[in-house]
Amino acid sequence: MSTTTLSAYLAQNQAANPALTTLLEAIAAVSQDISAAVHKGALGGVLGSAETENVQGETQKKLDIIANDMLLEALARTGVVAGMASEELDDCSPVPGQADKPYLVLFDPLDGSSNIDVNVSIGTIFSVLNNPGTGEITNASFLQNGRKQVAAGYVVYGPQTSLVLTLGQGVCAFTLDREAGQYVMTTESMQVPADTKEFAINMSNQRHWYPPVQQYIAELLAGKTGVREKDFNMRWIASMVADVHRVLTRGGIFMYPKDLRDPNKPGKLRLMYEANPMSFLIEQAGGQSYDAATRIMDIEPTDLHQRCAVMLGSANEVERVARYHAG
Ligand code: P6P
Repeated sequence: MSTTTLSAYLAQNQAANPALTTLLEAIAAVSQDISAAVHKGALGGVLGSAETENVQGETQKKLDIIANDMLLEALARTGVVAGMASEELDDCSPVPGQADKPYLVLFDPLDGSSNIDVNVSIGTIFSVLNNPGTGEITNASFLQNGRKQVAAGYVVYGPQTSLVLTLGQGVCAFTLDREAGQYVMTTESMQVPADTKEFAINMSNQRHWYPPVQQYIAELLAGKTGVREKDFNMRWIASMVADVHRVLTRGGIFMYPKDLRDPNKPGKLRLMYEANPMSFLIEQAGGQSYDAATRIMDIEPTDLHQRCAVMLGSANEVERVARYHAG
């Protein structure tokens, strides 16, 4: 059994310089507090709605706000973060007096929070960018494409609390040892198999999909009797962190496509703090991540909260769907 802790991994990994190590250790530490609050659930009086809305127009859960505040406070204290952006905040949050510090952090503090009240896995997603060094930190400081990410990861609060991380040299997974109060490496190198029999999509939107997605999913549903000549299985947890963790662990394709409900809306998921960090992880694990026919990490952002379509996971499946869109 591995005894490599997150701290030891960061100390050994040359991509993790001291400032980045400080940042990631802070995320790991605060995620333990978020995990404790999540796992306390109703006993902690933290379930239910906060009776407020975020910039997305979504009703905020109490835990959304608690997790957001914890991350803002923990990262501001590190002395290496110049500013933060969050799904829960309209604009970025510059750290006073720290505009020259090396890093920017974007996060979705508690993704999938609609699952909180029904005890289904949720998670924190984070993305680390270099401070562009152009003076005052504004929303524009964060508008860097996904290839510019220095590190990315998530913490999934499920049967185990696991932290999955990439520094651009592969993907490793750590499991929280609550008694010891530390993360221990449990997977040294996560790999997404190129092929899969498992797809994840919200089938209730089927009548709204564009033809390439209609064709692709129809072929999967036809199974052995159709052109794919094999049966497929479906999963949809409605918690991106949990669905992506399954894809990183055993393969699959996760899809949230653009659809006809609002042709001006490129998709539901957010580019900067959901699609980009997850795409970095998936590509580092040998998978692919497209919005339709374009690699997500090549999208040049124009807004902190812009949305995009997402199709990520097993390379051969994602490339097939991208071909259907291109064709
Ligand atoms: P739907 C959670 O609200 C989220 O942002 C992702 O975590 C998840 O994959 C998706 O939305 C679920 O969306 O439309 O199926 O509820």
